[in-house]
Amino acid sequence: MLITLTKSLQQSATDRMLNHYRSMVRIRAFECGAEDLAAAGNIHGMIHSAVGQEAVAVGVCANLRRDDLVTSTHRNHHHALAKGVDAEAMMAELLGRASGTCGGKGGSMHIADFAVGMIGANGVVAASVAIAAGAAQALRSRGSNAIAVAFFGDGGMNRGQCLEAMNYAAVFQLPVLLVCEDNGWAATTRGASVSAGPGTVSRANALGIPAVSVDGNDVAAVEAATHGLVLEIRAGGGPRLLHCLTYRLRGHTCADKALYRAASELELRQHDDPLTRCANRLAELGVSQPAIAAAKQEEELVIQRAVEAALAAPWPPSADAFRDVQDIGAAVSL
Ligand SMILES: Cc1ncc(C[n+]2csc(CCOP(=O)(O)OP(=O)(O)O)c2C)c(N)n1
Repeated sequence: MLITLTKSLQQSATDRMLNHYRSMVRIRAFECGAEDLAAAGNIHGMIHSAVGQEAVAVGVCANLRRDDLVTSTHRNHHHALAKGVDAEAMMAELLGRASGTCGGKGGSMHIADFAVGMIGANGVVAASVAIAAGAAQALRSRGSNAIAVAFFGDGGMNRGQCLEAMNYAAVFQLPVLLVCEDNGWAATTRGASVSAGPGTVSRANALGIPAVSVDGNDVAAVEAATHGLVLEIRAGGGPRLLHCLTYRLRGHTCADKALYRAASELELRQHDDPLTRCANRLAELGVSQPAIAAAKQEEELVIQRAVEAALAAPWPPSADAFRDVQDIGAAVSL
């Protein structure tokens, strides 16, 4: 009886890890597909790749319900996919097509799909924290026990808006999880070189917000750390902060070759790739190499199809140009 139970627990842990691997491969394939489309001139404007940061999004979102609300930043594709936004609609959005998540009007930095709780990404650094605090307040006033989650970067942690929103969340004990995705860089500046004091966890603690730091390239560790924090938030404990140590394997944008960092730094960090680590863990759990390779191939195919469908999708009709525009008067007079 005990052996059967242990085996079935092991099996479910393996299945869970395989699902995480699939999600991370899908995100990686999405980012690489988007980079190729941008290089070919199919995407107008910048995209910000999360290659190397997949485990943060997948480990956190594995703990969320559909009605939990996520806000994100300019670097948001991984969060949106992990929260359940459709990859094809996202790719169409990047290409400005009518079938995109925002009808092709938002683009890469404004992915949103309220139906799955992705309430929006935006390009204003750290605005995600303030928006999530407001969303958390709305959830509580509606009597829901859903939570809000803000993803933001280590650079964002230095913005006044971030610290104000953290203070507000702590004062009102709001149900919000603050996920600082510390990828080492803020555009072309090393995050640590412009951050005073002992770090993110201490800053949260100074406001009375319990915080945990985790290896952000280990999807199981992120999932486990998030699990505890989400339980505490849902139980009415107020805000929590999760500090995820990860690394941005790409430049800041698709146009940035990141020549400001030594090639040796990148090479070293490539050995810590979260996808490779997850694949190695699967092998340790007894999943065969052909099964791991098959899962990877299937997920890559999903994204290949999403790229093809997005490229074939129609453009929005010009009659829709001013639909959804808040101040039509101002827009028409431009
Ligand atoms: C309020 C504001 N200031 C400056 C910028 C320009 N900017 C865009 S991304 C970025 C760096 C953000 O770094 P971080 O928060 O660590 O996120 P990462 O890019 O590493 O994901 C900056 C300064 C902006 N978009 N918004």
